[in-house]
Amino acid sequence: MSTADNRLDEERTRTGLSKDALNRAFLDNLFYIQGRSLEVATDNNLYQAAAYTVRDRMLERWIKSARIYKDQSARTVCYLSAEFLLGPHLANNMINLGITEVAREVAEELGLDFERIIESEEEPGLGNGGLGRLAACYMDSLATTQIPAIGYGIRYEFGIFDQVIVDGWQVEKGDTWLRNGNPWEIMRPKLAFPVGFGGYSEAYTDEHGVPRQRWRPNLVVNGVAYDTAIMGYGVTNVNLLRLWKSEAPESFNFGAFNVGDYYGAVHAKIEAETISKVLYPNDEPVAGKELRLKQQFFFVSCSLQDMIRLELRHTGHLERFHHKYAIQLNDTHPSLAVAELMRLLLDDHLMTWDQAWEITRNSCHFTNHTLLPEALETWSVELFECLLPRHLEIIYEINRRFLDEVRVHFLGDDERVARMSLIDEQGGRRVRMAHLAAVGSKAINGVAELHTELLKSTVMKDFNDLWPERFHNVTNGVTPRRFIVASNPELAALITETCGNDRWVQDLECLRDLEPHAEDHALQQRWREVKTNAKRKLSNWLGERTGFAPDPETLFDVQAKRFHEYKRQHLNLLHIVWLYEQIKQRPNIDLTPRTFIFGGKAAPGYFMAKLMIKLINAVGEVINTDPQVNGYLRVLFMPDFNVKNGQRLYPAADLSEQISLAGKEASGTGNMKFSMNGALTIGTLDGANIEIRDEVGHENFFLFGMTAAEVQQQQAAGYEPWELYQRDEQLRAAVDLISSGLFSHGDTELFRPLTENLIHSDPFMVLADFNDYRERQQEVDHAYKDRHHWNRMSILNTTRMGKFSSDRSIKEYAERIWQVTPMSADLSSPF
Ligand code: B1N
Repeated sequence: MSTADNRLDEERTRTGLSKDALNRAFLDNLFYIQGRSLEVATDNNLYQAAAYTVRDRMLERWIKSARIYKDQSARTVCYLSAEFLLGPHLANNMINLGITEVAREVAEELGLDFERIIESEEEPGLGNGGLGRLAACYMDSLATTQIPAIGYGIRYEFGIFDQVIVDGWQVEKGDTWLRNGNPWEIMRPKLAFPVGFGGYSEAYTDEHGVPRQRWRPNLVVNGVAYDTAIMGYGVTNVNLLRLWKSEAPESFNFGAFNVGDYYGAVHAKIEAETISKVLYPNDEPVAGKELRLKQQFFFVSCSLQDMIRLELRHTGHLERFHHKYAIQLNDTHPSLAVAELMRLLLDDHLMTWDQAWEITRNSCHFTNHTLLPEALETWSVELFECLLPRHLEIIYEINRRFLDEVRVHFLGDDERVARMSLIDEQGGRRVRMAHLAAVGSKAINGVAELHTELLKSTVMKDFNDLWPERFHNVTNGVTPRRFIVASNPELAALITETCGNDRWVQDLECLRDLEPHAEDHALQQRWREVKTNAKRKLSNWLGERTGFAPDPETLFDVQAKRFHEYKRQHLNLLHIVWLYEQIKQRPNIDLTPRTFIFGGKAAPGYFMAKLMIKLINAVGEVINTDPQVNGYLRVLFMPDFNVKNGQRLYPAADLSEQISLAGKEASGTGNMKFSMNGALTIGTLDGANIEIRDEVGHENFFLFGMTAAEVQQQQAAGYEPWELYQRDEQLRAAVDLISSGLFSHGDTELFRPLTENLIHSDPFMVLADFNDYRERQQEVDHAYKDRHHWNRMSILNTTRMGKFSSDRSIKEYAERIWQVTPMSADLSSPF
């Protein structure tokens, strides 16, 4: 062999996808990176070696994609998000690379347990729930639909806490996901940007005699880039996820050392590193969270500086910045981008206001994810002035010009001017981040049809009156690669076999090809077997973790999502308690045996949510040990619901609980994951449930509860839960059973905050929807007895979920919002 041939051979070994190449690379990585041979390797060693092997295979494609994007001057989507809830990488990347089967063979030939290696990965939990997971699904779909994109966020050292259950209560444990290192990321020590805080804004005159402003911060930290490759499915495009870690600039430390202030230097270092230390759990009062504002500014500033660097390197100027970058603001968390981009263009790149504003306004786009008033971000002017004095000046100037426009448009409407101002003047003065994002963005979107309509008619009505053309709906979606192929391989195989091909993985609408087979009893039979196998697998896992393995023949009724009163886990509980009483009263009752499974975390400071978790465990304890009822009913809590555990749950559910009060859940995405895996939904007309029901067919969905309009009417008319409680015997019996102490060893105080709240205030109208919910649950009970009918409905739920692929969402963003076009990163083109 010639030297050139040798080199090529080596190259193929390092990055090739053949079995031999994978085998050699895996053993090399085990030996040279982990310093282990097969005989002594731990699970983690094997996982790390596998991860490096897969990552190396993505690198070549990654560099190539970057080169092609750059050469073509593609408009790049920059997805700014404080959260990316990625979930485990290994299995997903193997799927997207198309090497799962070869890799499995390699493992088997080496005598290794493939599943166990995959299981060893600890997921990066850099998000709370739906919003962070959506960002991750969108990264997958951006790469798969071949859109040049960079995800920008924070590399939290501690992600969302791990949940353990002690005596029925949630206990939080620190998430140490970096403990064993992170093979997927590449640190870029040279790619770092300074980020200032505090100080003052100073006027000066530049060399042309133009009066200008500049920021003199009194603290500067460094943001260092950590890159992760995001591989598309069935394409060679690889996009970039760039997360920033905060560090103290070296110069700062040395400065302190020189004057002998050793402790001062160490302190400064710790303070700088604190910024990217920990992810904030949501549903906590934002007040006083100075560190959170720092985090937001930190990652926004690094990301914008990075975009500017790339554009300057490429073209030498910023005049076309907005043609080259489409910035998407994932909720208001990155909305400081509007002010920071203005500052960079004005103060650092010496543009005029009009020029800078034109660029900013045409670069940014804003997604709203919630209408809950407590989640709408505002920051006190005082804190702002202290941390970001120059940005406050810029915001005042944006506001001055904006309010002039409002006054012209709505002559004499002073109240409207006050309502729309970027500054809330009532009580202490506060900066309204949603208004900043709206004013500075070309497009504003909600995440499901109902949510967008409510956004336009309530929270952002004034803005919709002024700029109706800026408002859009883009209904959320989820990636079928992770939520079908990776989590439910048996179902994926059955679908592919029945369709005769696997096109559905890239084009989920192809699932419709299955529909003609929905009546086919043979398919129904196999469909059911796949479901039962998934239930058995979950049951075994639960058995190992919680000591109880539920019977896979029972109906698995699952509610898995963050704990929040608006999501109404207590409505589900009230029904369970009511059922319990029914069985107690009529031991021969004809009920479909059910296993109720709950999963989800509560914000550490959210007392009521934590009490709901305790109540679920308390009710489970009584029911599961009562032989009179436990043939019918079981109640289980799956601890530590995260992406990985979600992937165990979705395939195994028969029934998906989507029971939020209408108007409160912006979209929901768990609803889509369950339905794709053949679960039927019991749900309200809220968020994306409405669209899911329209797609799967009203006859294949268990609908209950008030509409959003009815909720508004009832609340306007004065809702009286106490009257309902008095009037409705069934309801009263269920509530009273909880207050009786039966589930709390006689303690009648423990759950009182919950029951009292329901009876006297009930802000999320649990009591109002209880009866309708109960009736629909009875229909579920009957429907499950007709196996053929149920299987048919289950099949149709899957086949009609095409709309809810995140590929569809991304295509809508690309066409309607970003105006970007796909760009193939074809590996065969010259390198
Ligand atoms: O965003 C998801 C939606 O599907 C859910 O309905 C919605 O509740 C969720 C502050 C949030 N909205 N707002 C947040 C997250 C973190 C935080 O610190 C708010 N999450 C949602 C995706 O659109």
